Amino acid sequence: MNKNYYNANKELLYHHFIISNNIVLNNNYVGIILDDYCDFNQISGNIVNNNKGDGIALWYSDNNTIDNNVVNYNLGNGIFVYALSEFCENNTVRENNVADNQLNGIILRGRSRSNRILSNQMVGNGLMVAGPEMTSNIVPPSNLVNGKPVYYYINKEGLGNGDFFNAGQVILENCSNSVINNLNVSYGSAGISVFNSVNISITNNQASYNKMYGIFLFDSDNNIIVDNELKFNSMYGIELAYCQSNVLYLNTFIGNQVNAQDTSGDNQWDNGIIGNHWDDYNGKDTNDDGIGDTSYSFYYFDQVTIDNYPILWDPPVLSIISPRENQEFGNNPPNFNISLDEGNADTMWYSINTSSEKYYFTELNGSINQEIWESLEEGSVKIIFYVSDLLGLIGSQEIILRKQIPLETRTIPGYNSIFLLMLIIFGALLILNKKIKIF
Ligand SMILES: [Ca+2]
Ligand SMILES: [Ca+2]
Repeated sequence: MNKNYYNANKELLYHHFIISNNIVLNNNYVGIILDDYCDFNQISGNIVNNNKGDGIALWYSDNNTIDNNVVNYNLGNGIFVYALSEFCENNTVRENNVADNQLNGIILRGRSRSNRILSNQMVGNGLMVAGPEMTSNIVPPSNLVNGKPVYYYINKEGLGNGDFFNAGQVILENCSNSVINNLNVSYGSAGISVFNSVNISITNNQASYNKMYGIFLFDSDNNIIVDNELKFNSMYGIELAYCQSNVLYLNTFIGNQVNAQDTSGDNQWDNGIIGNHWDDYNGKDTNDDGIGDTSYSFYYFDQVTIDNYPILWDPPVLSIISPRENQEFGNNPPNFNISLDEGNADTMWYSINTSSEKYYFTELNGSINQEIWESLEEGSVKIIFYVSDLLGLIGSQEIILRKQIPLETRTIPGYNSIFLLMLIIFGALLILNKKIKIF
């Protein structure tokens, strides 16, 4: 079957077929599927792009080879190997280019066993291996995510930095006493996945922009997850599924579809002193101790998980009591009275109009500098008040005033207008007096 253009829903094969060099685009379902006992087939050299389901699916089928295909931009997974009741086994998925599929690049799920995943290049998506038979699959680090190796470890103890060199993705199954640290596992599907493992320390990693999870733990207890950055993952920043007694703190959650999920609720999302930073926390830190004044919570159905010490630094909040917006002042500078509504003040100052000059003050009420005020032209004057806390976080409030000098007190430089008026009258009288003398 060569160079066919499929627009049908799916292609069913049975035994000893070769499906090669086809272009399989824009199907409403899966691009190519082998389903129910399709054994000893080869799917090779096809381009399988932009389908609305998975790119290539292998269900309940054994001893097949999927190699040298280009599988991009499908709305499901790139290559999906799956069985639930029976097995999907002894298949080889080799040297495929799998990019930017919406879920996983390559996924083995359910009772997929004894499959070989070899030298696949995944970009913008990654690998997922899960299910009760996952230890039987062979996944060497010749598989790359974004040009970096996938590390898939089974039954290991004491893994450390050298075991994860330049990782594009990490998957552990039944491991213990290991450290995963300082990795950048972003732009794949799941940055770090840990199954059935204990005493794993996951620290200081960047796990962002993944299609599924930043970090995923399944049936894994007594691990610590500290100081990781989880940003803009398309499903969860961190999910803990059927996990207990894990401790998570100092992690930063920003812009994930869902920041965190914990199905058991038996894990600690703070260490008793400090928790995590959540971009959707809506509390305050009014005493500036760096901890939100209320807890952060999230739900799995009706079960609540709580971070008691969410990290938050927020700037002081102030308001201007007086003067009033658009209040008019003459030559005398305005007095001000501001209130500090949240946080503590370390330094306070104001600036005028667009000038970057800072005029410092120490009390919440005072008056604008006389000399500066006099030097301003008439019209609107913008005054911005600033309060900085000890961390240098700055809150501000601005107000527009009007400078308008009343006519009776208007001055010409060096002269008082009343004095000038008197001078004119005196001069006029003098001339009048002279004229009278002439006659
Ligand atoms: Ca606080
Ligand atoms: Ca504060």
